[in-house]
Amino acid sequence: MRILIIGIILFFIIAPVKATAVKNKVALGVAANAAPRVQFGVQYLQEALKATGYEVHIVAPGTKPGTGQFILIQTPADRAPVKKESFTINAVKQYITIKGGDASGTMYGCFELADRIKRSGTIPQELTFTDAPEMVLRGQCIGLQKPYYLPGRNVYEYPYTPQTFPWFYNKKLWIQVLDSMAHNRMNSLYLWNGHPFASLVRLRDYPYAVEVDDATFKLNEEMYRFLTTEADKRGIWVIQMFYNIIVSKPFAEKNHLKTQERERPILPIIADYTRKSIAAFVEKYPHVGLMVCLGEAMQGIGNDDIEWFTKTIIPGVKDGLKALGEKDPSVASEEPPIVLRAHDTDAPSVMKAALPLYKNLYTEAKFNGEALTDPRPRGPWAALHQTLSKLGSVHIANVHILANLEPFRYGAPDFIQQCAIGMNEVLGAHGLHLYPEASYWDWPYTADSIKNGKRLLQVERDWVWYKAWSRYAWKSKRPGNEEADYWSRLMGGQFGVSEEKGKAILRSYEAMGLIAPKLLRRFGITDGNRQTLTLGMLMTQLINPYRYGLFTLLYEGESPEGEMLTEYADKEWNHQPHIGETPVQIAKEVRKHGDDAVAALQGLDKTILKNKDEFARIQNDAACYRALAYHYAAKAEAALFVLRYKYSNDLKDLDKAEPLLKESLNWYEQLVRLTKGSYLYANSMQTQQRKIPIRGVNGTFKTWAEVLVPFKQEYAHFEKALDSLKASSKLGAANRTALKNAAVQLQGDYDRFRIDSLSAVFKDTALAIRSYAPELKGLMGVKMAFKQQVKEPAAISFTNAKPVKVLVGFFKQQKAAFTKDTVYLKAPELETNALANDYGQADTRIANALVIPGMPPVDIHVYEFKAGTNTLKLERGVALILGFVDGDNLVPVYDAGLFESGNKKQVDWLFE
Ligand code: ADA
Repeated sequence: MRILIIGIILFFIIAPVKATAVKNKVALGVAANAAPRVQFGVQYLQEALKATGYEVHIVAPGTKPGTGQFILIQTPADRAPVKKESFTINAVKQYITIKGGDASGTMYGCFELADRIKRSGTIPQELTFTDAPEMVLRGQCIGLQKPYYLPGRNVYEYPYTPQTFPWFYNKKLWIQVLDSMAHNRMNSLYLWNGHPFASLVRLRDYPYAVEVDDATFKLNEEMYRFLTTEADKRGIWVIQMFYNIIVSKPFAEKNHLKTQERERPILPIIADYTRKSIAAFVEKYPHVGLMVCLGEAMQGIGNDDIEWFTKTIIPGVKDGLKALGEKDPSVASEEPPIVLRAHDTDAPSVMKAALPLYKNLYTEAKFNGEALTDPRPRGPWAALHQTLSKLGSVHIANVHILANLEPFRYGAPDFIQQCAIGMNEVLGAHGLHLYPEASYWDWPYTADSIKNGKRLLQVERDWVWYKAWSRYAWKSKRPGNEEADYWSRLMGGQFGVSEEKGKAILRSYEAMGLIAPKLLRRFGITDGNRQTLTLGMLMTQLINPYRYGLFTLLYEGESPEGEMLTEYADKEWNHQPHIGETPVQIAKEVRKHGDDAVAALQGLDKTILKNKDEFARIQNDAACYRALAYHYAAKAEAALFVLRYKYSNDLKDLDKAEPLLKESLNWYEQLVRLTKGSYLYANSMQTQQRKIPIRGVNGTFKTWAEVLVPFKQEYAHFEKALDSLKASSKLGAANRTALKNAAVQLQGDYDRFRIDSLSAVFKDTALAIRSYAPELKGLMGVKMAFKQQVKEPAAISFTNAKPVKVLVGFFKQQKAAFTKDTVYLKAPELETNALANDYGQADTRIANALVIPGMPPVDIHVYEFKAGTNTLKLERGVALILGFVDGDNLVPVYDAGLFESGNKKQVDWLFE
C-alpha cells in the first residue's frame, strides 16, 4: 500500500517533467522528395507545433525514432486501394503516423493533427482517427465579371486585364484565398468568364482574335501559371468556365459577326475558331479542367447543344491532348476533366451523346437556382439532378449566385448542413460548387460601406460561409450538439469571448439564416438574380406575380410543398383546406426569427474583446434582417386582404389592408436607415437584367433609399384609390384604348390576320382566336407557318419610317425549366439568357392576352425597333407575331386574365 502511494506521488512528480520534455522537441519524418502538397501540409503542422512551443526537426522518414516525440508522415504507395484524399492518424505514446491515401490525404492529415494540437496545446498521445471526404469535388468559384458591362461589350465579355481585374494580378491575395480554401479542404477553384481563351492563348490561324495587348498577354500567362502551381500545391484543381457560343471582340469584328447571338445557327468559322481555342488551351494548360456552359448564347430548341459539345468542344480537347502527346508522351493518355453545366441546356441528352466519346465527364446543376431556399429540392428540379447523378459520372450541386442573401452576412451552419445532407440524400450529388455568399460580381469585395472608403474582403468577412459549406461537403452528418459546440467556439473566438457567448452569436446567425430562404420561397417571383429579395417587393408583385414572369419552378422544385399568396387567398375564400407551408405561417415565423436574431446579440457588444467593428456590423445585419422580415410579413398580410377583396368586393377588406401596408412601409424606412452608411448596394449585378422589385439599369435602384420612393408611391396610390372607391363606391377598371397598327413595309410575301374573334393565326393550321385583350382588337398579325417555326428560326425584315414596337405572343411552355420545349418558343427569360432584353423584350406586357382553344395561354412581349429597315429574329419554336404599333403607343402592362377556363379579375390598378 505504502509503495503504491509513493508510486502515485512519484508519478505525479515525474509526469509533468516528462510532458515538458516531450513538448520541447519533435521530429517529423518526411521524405525529402515528398510531393509539394505533402510539404505544404508539413509546413502547416510545423508552424502549429512551433506556435504551441515545440522545437521541430525534419528528419528522413526511415530514421529510427529515438526517445522523443516522432511524427512519421507518409503517402504509402503500396497500400490497398483507399478513398481519394483519405488519411489515418495513429498516435501511440510518442509515436505518431500520418498516412494519406494520396498526397492530398497526407496534407489533410497534417492539417488535422495541427488543428488538434493548436486546440489542446499538446500533442495527442493516444489517437486513432481515419477520415475521407463524402463529396469528391469541393470547390468554390470566382467570377472574372463585373457589376456593369464594359463599354462596347456585352454580358459575360470581360477580357483578363489589370485595368478590369486588378485583384487577378495580386499574388498575395491569391495566396490568402488558396490557403483558406486548402484549410477548409476545398479541392477545386472555378474561374468564370464568357470567353477566356482570347486572353490566354494565341492561335496560328486566328492571331488577331487575341483581345489583350502583348504585355497583358504575358502577364496573364504568368498569373495563370502561378495560380495553377500554387493551387496544385494545396490540392486544388483549377477549372476554367466559359459560355457558348461567345467569340472575342476582334474575332467578331474581323468576321462581321456579333460576339454572341442566340438566334444564329452554328457557323463553321465559329466552330473552327472555338475548337482551335480549346485545343490550344488544353495544350498550354494540361492540368486545368474545363467547365462548359452550353447555354445562354446558343439556340434554345433543337440539337445545337449536342452538336456543339460532341463536334466542337470534345474534339477540341482531343486535338489539344494529341498535340500535347506529340510533345510529351507521358501526359498523352490523361483526358482532362470536362464539367458540363446543366444550365439552359438539355444536359441528360447531351451527356448521353457525349459519354461514348469521352470518359472524364462531370455534370453540374444549380442547387436552388440563383438563391438559397430549400435544403431538399423536389419535383422536376430534383429529378434533373437525380437523372444526372445516375449517369455514373460525378454530379456536382452548384450553389449559384445567392440573389436572396445579398448583401448581408450569412452564417447559419445548421441550414447549410441540411443543404449538404439534401445534396447527398435527395440529389445524389458528389460534388459542391460554391459561389461567393454575396457580391459575386464585385469580387473580392463585400458591399459593406466602411469608413474612409475601405473595402472588406469576402474571403475574410464571409469566413463562416466558406467554412460551413466545406465542412459539410466533407462530411454532412455530424451530431447537432457537437456542431453547436464547434461553431460556438469559433464564433466566440472571433470576438475574444467565451464559448457561451459564442453560442449566442451562433443563435443569432441561425435565426438570420432562415429569413431570406423562407421569404423567397413563399413570396418570390424568381430564384434568379433578376430579383433582389432584400430590396423588398412591390404590392403588385405579391398579388399578381404572373405579370412579372413568375418562375414557377421556385415553388414546384425549390421550396417545400406549400401555397403562394394567390393560392392561399383562393382557398380561404372557397373554404378549402390548406396544404403545406402557408404565407401566413411564414409571416409569423420570419418575424420571430428577426426578433431572435436581434435578441441573441443584445448586450453582448459590451463584452467583445476582438473585432469590435465587425461585431457591430453583425448586430446591424441582425437589425436589417428583422426589419426586412417585418416589412415582408406585414406586406404579405396586406396582400391577403387585397386578394380577398377580389372575391368579396367588400371595401372593408381593403380597409384592413391599409394599416398593414403602412406598417410594412415603416419597417422599410427603418431598413433604409440601417443600411444608409453601412452598405454601398444591395446587389452586385447592376445591369438591366435586374428587374424585381424595380428595373436596375445603369446601376440604379440598388439601394433601399432608391426603392423607398416607389414603395411610398404605391402606398399613396392605394390610399387615393381606396378613397375614390369609397366615394364612388364603384370599381373602376382602368380604361384602356385600343392599340393602332403602324405603317410597316414587310419584305417578303406574308399573309396577315386581323385580331378579332375567329381569326386563324397560322398559315398551316386552323387554330383561331376565341377571345383577346381589348387593346389588341384590329391589330394586324403576321401568319407564320407552325411547322416551319418548329424546325427553323424565323427572321422577318421590315421597313418603318417611325420607331415601332412589334408585339410577339409567346405560348406558356408546358415543360419544366431545365428541359427544352420542343414546340413552343420560350419567352425571353433572363434566368437563362442574359441577352433577353436587348430590344426591351424581357418583360411580359399583357399576360394571358389571348385564348386560342387547344393552345396554352399567351403572354405578349414587345420588341422595340428604331426607324429604318429592321429584322425581328426569333429562335426556333412556335410564337405569334401579333402586329406592329407605333413606338409611342403605350402597351399596357397587366394581366388580361384570359384563360380557356374563364376570366379572372385583377386588382393591380389599386397600386399603380
Ligand atoms: C442567369 C443569370 C446570370 C448567370 C447565368 C448562369 O442567366 O442571370 O447572371 O448566373 O444564369 O450562368 O447560370
